[in-house]
Amino acid sequence: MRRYSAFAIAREALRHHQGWERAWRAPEPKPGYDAVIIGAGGHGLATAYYLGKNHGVTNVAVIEKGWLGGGNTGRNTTIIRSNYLQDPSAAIYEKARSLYETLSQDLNYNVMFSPRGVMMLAQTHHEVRGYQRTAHANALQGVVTEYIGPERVKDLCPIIHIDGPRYPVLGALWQPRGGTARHDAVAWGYARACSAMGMDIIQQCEVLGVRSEGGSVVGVDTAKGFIGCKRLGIVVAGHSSVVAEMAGFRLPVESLALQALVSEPIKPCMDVVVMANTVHGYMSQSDKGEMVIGGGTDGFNNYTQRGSFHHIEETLRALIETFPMISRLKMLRQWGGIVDMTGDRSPLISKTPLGGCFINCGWGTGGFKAIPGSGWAMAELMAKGEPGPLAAAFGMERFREGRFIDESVAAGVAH
Ligand code: FAD
Ligand code: PYC
Repeated sequence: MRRYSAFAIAREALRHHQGWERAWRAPEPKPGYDAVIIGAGGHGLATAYYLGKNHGVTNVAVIEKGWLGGGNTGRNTTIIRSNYLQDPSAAIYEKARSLYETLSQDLNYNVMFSPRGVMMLAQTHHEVRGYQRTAHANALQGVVTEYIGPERVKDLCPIIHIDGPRYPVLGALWQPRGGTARHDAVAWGYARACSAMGMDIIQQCEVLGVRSEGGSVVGVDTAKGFIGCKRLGIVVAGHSSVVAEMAGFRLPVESLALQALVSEPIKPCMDVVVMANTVHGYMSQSDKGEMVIGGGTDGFNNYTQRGSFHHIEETLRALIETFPMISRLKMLRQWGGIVDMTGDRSPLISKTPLGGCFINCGWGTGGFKAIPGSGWAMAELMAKGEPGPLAAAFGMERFREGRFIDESVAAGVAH
C-alpha cells in the first residue's frame, strides 16, 4: 500500500488523480482464519488493527453485514472526552483519547482529530457538586479536567446564554484536550491499515449463526457460507444480544435508538463542544459549518435506525434556552443509530461462556470516543485469552457479582 503524503498529492495532481489505489481490498472469504471479528464498526476494525500491530496476528477477517462504518460509528456526534468518574473508565477512555492524539500519523490517514475542548454544563446545584467531584477524581486519575465558573464558560463559548430563567449556567466541567474527530475517517483509516496488513474486510456478509464443537467456537455461518475460526470477537453494538443468542448466551444489554440532527451550515460561531446534560442536549460545529446536535435516547427499546420528528422538537426545545441562536436555524438532516445499553452504563470487554468467543459491547451512547482504547484492550483479550489491565474490570461476570462500574452521570446522555 502506498503511503499518503504531500508528495503523493502533488504527484497525483500532475497525473489527474489517475493513480490512487483503492483504500482497502474487497476480498471473498477464505475457508478459515485465526481470528474472525463480527462487525466492521470502529471497535471491530480497531480490534483487528491492534491484533496485527500489537500481537502479530494478521490472519484475520472482519465480517460486516452492511458497509463498514455504516452502524453507530458513522452515525454519532463524534464527541471525544475521558472525564469519567470511576478508575477503570478513566483508564480506558483516557487511553483512547491519548491514542486519538496521534491516530492520523499512526494510521497514515487524516482522522481530523480536533482537540478543541469539551465542556459539560452544570445547570443545577446537584450537577455543580457532581462535576466538582469528577474534577477531583480526574486529578487523581491523571486526566486533565477543571471545574470552571460561568464567566469562563461565556468566554469560551460566547453564544451561550448563561442567565437562562430555568437553567442558568452555574459552571462546567472543562476538558481542554477533549474534542471531536471525523467519524467515517476513523473507520476508513483503521480499515485501510488492516487491509494493508493482509486482513480481509468482508462487507455485505451477515453472520447468521455461530458454530461450536465441544464448548468452543469453530466458525460462523454467513450470507457467503461457512467461515472457520479459532477465535471469534463479537463487536456488533446494537445487535449484540441478537448475535450472542446465536452463540448461545444472554447479555445484560438493551437496544435503543439514539438520534441526532444537523443544521444548515453557518459561519464559525462555536469552537468548543458543549454538553448540557440537565436538559439533554449537546452541540458542536462541524468543519462544514453545520451545528451537530443530539439529545437523549428513545424512551423505549427498539431496532429502528431512523430519526423522528418529535425528537427534533424535544431536543431543540431543550437547548434553545441555553442557545437562543438555534431558534433561527434550519435543520437539514436527522438520523438514528441503535445503541447497546448496560445497566451500569459501562461496556463489556469480556470472555463468554463459549470457549474462544469474546464480546465487546455495551458502549451505549458513548463509544465513539473509546474506539482506539477499546480495540487495544479487545485485541489483547483475543490474543492472550485473558483480559489485560485495561479490560480486566469490564468482564460480564460483574453483573452476577454486583460489581458495577456506575457511569450513569458521566455517560452524559439521557437514557
Ligand atoms: P457500530 O459502529 O454500530 O458497528 C457494529 C457493526 O456490526 C455494524 O456496522 C453492523 O452492521 C454490524 N453487524 C451487526 N450485526 C451483524 C451481523 N449479524 N453480521 C455482521 N455484521 C453485523 N459516542 C461518543 O463517544 N460520542 C458521541 O458524540 C456519540 N454520539 C452518538 C450519537 C448517536 C446518534 C449515536 C447513535 C451514537 C453516538 N455515540 C457517541 C455512540 C457511538 O456511536 C457508539 O458507541 C460506537 O460507534 C459503537 O461502535 P461499534 O463499532 O461498537 O458499533
Ligand atoms: O458520550 O460524550 C458522549 C456523547 C455525546 C453525545 C452522545 N454521546
